[in-house]
Amino acid sequence: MAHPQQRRAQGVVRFYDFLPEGNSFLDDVLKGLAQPQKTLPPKYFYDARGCELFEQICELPEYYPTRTELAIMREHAGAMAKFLGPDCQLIEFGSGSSRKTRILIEQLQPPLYVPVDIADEAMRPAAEGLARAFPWLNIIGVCADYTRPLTLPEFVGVPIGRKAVYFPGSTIGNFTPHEAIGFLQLARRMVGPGGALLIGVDLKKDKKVLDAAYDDAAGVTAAFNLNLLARINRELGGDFQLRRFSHKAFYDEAKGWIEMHIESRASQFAHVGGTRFRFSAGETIHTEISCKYSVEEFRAVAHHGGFEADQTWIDAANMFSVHGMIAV
Ligand code: AVI
Repeated sequence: MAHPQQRRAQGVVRFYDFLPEGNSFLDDVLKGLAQPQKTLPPKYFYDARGCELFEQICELPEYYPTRTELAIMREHAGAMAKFLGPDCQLIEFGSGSSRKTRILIEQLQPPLYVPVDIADEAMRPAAEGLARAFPWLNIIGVCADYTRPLTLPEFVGVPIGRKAVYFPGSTIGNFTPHEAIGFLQLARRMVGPGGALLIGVDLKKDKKVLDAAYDDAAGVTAAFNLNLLARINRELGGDFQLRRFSHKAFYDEAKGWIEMHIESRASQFAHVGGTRFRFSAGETIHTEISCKYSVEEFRAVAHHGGFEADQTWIDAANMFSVHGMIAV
């Protein structure tokens, strides 16, 4: 088979911005902080500083998911490409830095790659990097909230065999199992019957390992979590005193998920957009969950989302799984 560089013309690179007009960040913050259990949506972690901190998390000794999934990809990308099939349109949700995608694209050589991310700051440079590495690749970068129904722009001129959603990083864990089913149903609609899903899912394991992964010794995850308050101060004119809040993260074995909170160290007030919020000492803002699944548990969730398992790749230490699934 001829190498794509020889048989394909220069790829087209286009970007679309589908984020809604207006300040939904302010609305979501005001709504979240008004609840009895204060909450902030985790999608707001990823401003430029948050993306930078997340990249640092991925390099931490305690944070095993990134390096483990990368190793699985390096070992099995050939088999994954075979599973996805030729002329596959590869749609990636939450593309971030695209390190794992590079490994997959090398093997799969898809005619069209569609990264979708809420963080334009991370998606664009990553897509441009991929365009330099694979000059033949057509790329349609979409800045959008992929947790909402989304119609992707059409791209004419290349034959597409099958649509496949790639969702690495165990970001599916940041939804409750119920939300994960809703998300998978959206993905299922996007790829259509016979379409594919390649998804990274973190596995259940020892609580000590999980607690350390989300509360690292260097305090990077703490900085990532508290950056949410810093972002509210920067973008919404909030007056949170960061030193008066601390990071709290733990694995809840009964629920099967990590819970991440920002805890108030004292009784205090903070203001956002003209609204005053009271915090008692020890009160928390719930910022994230990160669900951990057994292979069987995840297959059950995926089944309700409209996908059936075809193949599952797992590392030797049973830390992380990558599932190849087909939409039914
Ligand atoms: C993006 N997501 C899969 C990460 C996780 O592990 O749940 C986010 C994260 N939060 C704290 N550390 C990493």
